[in-house]
Amino acid sequence: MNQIFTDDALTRSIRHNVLKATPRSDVSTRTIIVSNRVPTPSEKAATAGGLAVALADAVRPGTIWFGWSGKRADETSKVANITVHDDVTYATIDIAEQDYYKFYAGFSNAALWPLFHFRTGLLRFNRPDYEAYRTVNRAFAEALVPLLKPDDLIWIHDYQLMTMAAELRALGVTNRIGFFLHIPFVPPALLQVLPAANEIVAGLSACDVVGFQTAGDCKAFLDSAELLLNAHPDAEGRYYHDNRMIHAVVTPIGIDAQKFSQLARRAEVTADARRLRESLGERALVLGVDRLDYSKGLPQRFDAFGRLLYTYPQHRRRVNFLQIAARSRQEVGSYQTLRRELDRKAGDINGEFSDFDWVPLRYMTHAVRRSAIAGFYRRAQIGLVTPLRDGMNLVAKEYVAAQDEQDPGVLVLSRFAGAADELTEALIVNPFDADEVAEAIHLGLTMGLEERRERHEALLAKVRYSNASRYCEAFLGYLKDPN
Ligand code: ADQ
Repeated sequence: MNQIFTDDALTRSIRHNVLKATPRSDVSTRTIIVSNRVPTPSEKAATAGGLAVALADAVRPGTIWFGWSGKRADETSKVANITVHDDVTYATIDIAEQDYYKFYAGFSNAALWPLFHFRTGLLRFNRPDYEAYRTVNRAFAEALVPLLKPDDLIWIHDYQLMTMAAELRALGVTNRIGFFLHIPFVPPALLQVLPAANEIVAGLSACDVVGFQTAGDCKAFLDSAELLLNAHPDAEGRYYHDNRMIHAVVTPIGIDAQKFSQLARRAEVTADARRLRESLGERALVLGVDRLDYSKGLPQRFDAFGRLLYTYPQHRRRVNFLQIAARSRQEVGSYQTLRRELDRKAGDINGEFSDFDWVPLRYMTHAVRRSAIAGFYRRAQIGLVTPLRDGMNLVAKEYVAAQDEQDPGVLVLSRFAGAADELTEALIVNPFDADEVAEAIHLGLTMGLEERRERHEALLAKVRYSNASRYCEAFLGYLKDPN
């Protein structure tokens, strides 16, 4: 059976890096990571290759990782289930079936996700969903409190848990609390579309540190705090609310570039990479790798590829576009609609341009092993990363890290991905303009070796610098520092 892809970019970043950033010597201060989903050690062993190795390298003793077990039950657990593995404590709770759907598919993914990706037309708000969101955030807080020691640092992750800090404060927790938002934040004019906008901003303002991927997201949040809470942020992003100081910071997420480059080099000799190479022959590969999500701009990307074949007939029969779009959140209606739209567009393009021995667009909707993806990136002349909005987009960074430095491919990157703030040597495009994206693909396919190397060298230096450990150190640095 095809594997269905879950939101595990976040999980993976935490697993590989956040835990690693907790210094061994710092025995009095524990870091408590809170995320919606926590894979248990046994699950990890079963689902991820090389995980034992990754854990041995990444996990620091003493850390607690708290969140949902992945199980739906009759009732939400009041007490966390504890598993200790390699001196790391995994503390998980089950969520009541009746709350889960409204919390996750409802308010989190049918209201917050579309809104924060600037898609107000897709926003579905209703009060029972929002109530369930509050209930689940409260349940997280209640189950975490008994585990806390006074000096623990609490680091909450992402949009599913935006009101949890406020619940912790209501329960009397005085620990330092940090929150990092992995997705974009919207300017106040958009945020106010959400009936619960004030509670969301107030919920985040119960933290000591609130972190964002880009300066634009951070500014949008501060503007919202100013408008909705009457806060007065200073130039450093600090403001007071309820007699406490909140610091809004920018700590962009990154990957372990060194490890990913190695993975890509090794992947070149695997059976998957060989099969892909053989299937392509001499043809160039344009590659897209995403969760099947409307924020990723897949219909627009398919259109752009169609425009490439139409406007630049010299690429016909000489190029293949492979789009790996792993299904996710299929319980949300807009994701089902997207899938049907892509099926149709893929059929249209292949119907129009295919030959008896060449099919231009290959499109698959199941997840592919990480090692295989790394090898595919390395084979691709073009990495096509064109979200309509994205917090960071780690695929862009992975593509850069995976390239052969002597003969690198070209990254075509949406200006609306957080990664575009850093990766300015990519070919930056507006994903809404199919002709502009087609031109960029053409430019990339015909770019000389020298320019490709120059661009790649600059990009790689940035991906290596702004890496996962730096992200964790930067955030935890702010969280530890009360000034
Ligand atoms: P995502 O929206 O999931 O993450 P992204 O940052 O691109 O997006 O991460 C996707 C990860 O999943 C990458 O590691 C990629 O290799 C992998 N992946 C994607 N498609 C896959 C597929 N078809 N099969 C297998 N693996 C696949 C959220 C935010 C982002 C933010 C991250 C981290 O939406 O903006 O960058 O969190 O903060």
